[in-house]
Amino acid sequence: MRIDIISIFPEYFAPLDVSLIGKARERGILDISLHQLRDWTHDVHRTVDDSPYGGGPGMVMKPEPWGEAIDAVTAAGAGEPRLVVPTPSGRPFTQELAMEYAAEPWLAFACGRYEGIDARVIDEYRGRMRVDEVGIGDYVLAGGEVAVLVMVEAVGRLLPGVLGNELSATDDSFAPGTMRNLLEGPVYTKPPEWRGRRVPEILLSGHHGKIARWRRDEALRRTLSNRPELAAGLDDESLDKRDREVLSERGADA
Ligand code: 6SD
Repeated sequence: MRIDIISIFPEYFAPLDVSLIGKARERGILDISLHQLRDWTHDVHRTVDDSPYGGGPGMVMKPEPWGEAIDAVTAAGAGEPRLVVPTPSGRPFTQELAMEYAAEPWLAFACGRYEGIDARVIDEYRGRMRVDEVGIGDYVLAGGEVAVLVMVEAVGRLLPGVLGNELSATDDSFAPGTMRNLLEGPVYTKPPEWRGRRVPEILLSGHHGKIARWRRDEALRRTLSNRPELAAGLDDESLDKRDREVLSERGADA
């Protein structure tokens, strides 16, 4: 997969040299290019921002550098990328969208700063390629860079050959922790007792059926406690009698 990232802070993306994503790049599974937006300015100050029309606080990113940058980056390649623009007012980035992105051959990310990018830039490229305005959560960041780090990691780990999921990573019926249904329960490793705290005995029992049932109980409890709206959305079809008991323990109407 090819990924282009345009930002006034390309140094923000140093983490992409490390760990899982760094390895995927070394192995040629991911081809990530960083671009300095200011390279497409023409004044001595390399200006990318100006005051907002209509007044108000802060500054807005000028359309001209963005137009030149996106034209240049997208000219160098076959077809057009899917253009992703992080913004708190975008559609939510979910595991489902991560899987959709993992199936794309080419993604381009445009990182805003200040109060955002002149809206005409989005309008312009919508006529030419798929453009997604995407938010990663209901809080406000100072710019799009951290959101892009989040998305690249979530997408990168789904690519065939990156984790160990040659087959299953993009198939959410196979991949655990896809968060379409239940949250993952707690996990444990050795030693069996640490600071007086025992690992739940069932996990040491070797009873694989009972262990699977216990894990599902824990997943249901955690979902109900931390994400009640997810628990409420569980369809009756996917719940057995024991599931309903666990959910009713803490007052859910399952
Ligand atoms: C000005 C940005 C771009 C500012 C953002 C995205 C989310 N989910 N929160 N904040 C954001 C993105 C903030 O450029």
